[in-house]
Amino acid sequence: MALHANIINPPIIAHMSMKRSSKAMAILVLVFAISMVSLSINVASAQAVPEWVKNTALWYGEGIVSEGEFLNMIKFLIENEVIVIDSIKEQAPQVVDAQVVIPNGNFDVTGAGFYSPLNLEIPAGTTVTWVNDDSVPHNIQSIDASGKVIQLFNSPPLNTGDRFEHTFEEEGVYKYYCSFHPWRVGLVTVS
Ligand SMILES: [Cu+2]
Repeated sequence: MALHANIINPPIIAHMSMKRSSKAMAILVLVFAISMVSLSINVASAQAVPEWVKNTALWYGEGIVSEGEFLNMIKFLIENEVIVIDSIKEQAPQVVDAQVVIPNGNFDVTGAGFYSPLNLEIPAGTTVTWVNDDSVPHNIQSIDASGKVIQLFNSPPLNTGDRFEHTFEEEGVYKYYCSFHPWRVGLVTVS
């Protein structure tokens, strides 16, 4: 990990500094970093860092090749995965936490125990799971704008620890409540 950072820094240093001594230092660091990569990769693949790459680094230090060519060489190393940048590799799709907790005390009309979150925002196609963390049973009943129960997503009574799932395929704002505790109304917003 630290090794990767070393490899990325030199062109930045070289770019920011106009002083030749700094540039030379940057090249030293880069050549050092490349030889370390070469060392660690040698076991698997002997030709991981081509000679021309080392030459380009050297020539850049001597002012023979341009900064553009030098940066192209870095680009080549990244594209061919000689330099692996972990932050690029780890770009996994964002996992949506599509869970609604019915918290302890949700049954109590005088308490705060709102569904958490009260308005769950998700992309279409997401499966939402309701979890009953309260000490008494609850259910989930989809309701229309006027508060009337509609057959869209309707759970049986959920005891403590029980779960209920529904997949939302279409965009919209969906309301639900618990028929045992109808003052508890929640929203799922699908976009
Ligand atoms: Cu309830």
